[in-house]
Amino acid sequence: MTEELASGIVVKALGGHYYVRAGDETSETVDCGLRGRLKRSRMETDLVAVGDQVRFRHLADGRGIIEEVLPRRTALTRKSPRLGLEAEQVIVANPDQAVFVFAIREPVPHLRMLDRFLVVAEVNELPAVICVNKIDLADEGEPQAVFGIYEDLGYRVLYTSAVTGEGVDALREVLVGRLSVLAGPSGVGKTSLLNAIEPGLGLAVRETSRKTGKGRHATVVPEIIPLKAGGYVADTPGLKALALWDLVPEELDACFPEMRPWVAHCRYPGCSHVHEPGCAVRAAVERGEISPARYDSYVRLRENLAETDWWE
Ligand SMILES: Nc1nc2c(ncn2[C@@H]2O[C@H](COP(=O)(O)OP(=O)(O)O)[C@@H](O)[C@H]2O)c(=O)[nH]1
Ligand SMILES: [Mg+2]
Ligand SMILES: [Zn+2]
Repeated sequence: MTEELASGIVVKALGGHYYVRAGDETSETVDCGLRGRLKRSRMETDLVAVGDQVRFRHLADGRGIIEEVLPRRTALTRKSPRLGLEAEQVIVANPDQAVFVFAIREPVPHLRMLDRFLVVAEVNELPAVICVNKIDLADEGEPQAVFGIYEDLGYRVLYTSAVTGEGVDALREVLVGRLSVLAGPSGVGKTSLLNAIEPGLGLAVRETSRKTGKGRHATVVPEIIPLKAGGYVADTPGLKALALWDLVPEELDACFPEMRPWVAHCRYPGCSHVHEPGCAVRAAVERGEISPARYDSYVRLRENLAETDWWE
């Protein structure tokens, strides 16, 4: 048997079944198993996750068998305490970016949660895009006044309304051709925005979240949803989905871009920037060069990380 292997992307992983979608738009997904040789060779990390590019062989019964998993460019991962500290669980393979959706009103933006999400993106070296929705409910200039600080930090910020359609084209442009991890509190308009981008897309992603909540661990994203124009969206159900799985407190300052220039100037190496004298980070906060709210997020996260059972 020397037939050509087909290439595809894993769009769904469920109980040993991997649903693989070949590159072109019209192709169906093939229900694939995993070659036994592969199962043994990659013990230290998840063998196959949604988002993985694979090479597979078609079987006579219409199913398939994955022969090869291509190297991951990126991954959204968590360390799995149950499997030991070196074992990592891959939530999504090969994500291109994270898109964090918040509303400017209804509900009021939870910026500490956004800061936490941004740290997760930094840890995973994922470019982060912030989408500020419901701008139709805001006063003139209000969204920029609240979220402009994140633009200053270098993050891309989109201002949208699923109701008026403002900013929806820009959001579509950001999503097309990429694999995006989408997260945000409920009620901010994620489903509405996805439906505005492509009819039915929001519904498809929401159903995925619901299924995930049942019976399976809530942090697992078992499916990525294709966009008709190209690209994929992975919904991350629940807030725990983006917990800070594998960060040690000493690494947290590197996840705040505005702190990076100062850490080398602290009096003590390994300064926590919380209580030590001669801390250059706190001096920058006092001079107004670092936002007190962002610094507050840092301190709170650092306290959380110091607790031993923060991952559950
Ligand atoms: N005014 C306004 N309401 C919105 C907007 N986007 C969504 N909504 C409303 O906000 C509520 C929650 O939207 P939904 O898409 O379900 O949020 P999700 O939980 O993030 O998926 C619904 O009642 C929507 O109609 C928006 O841009 N402006
Ligand atoms: Mg929704
Ligand atoms: Zn310091």
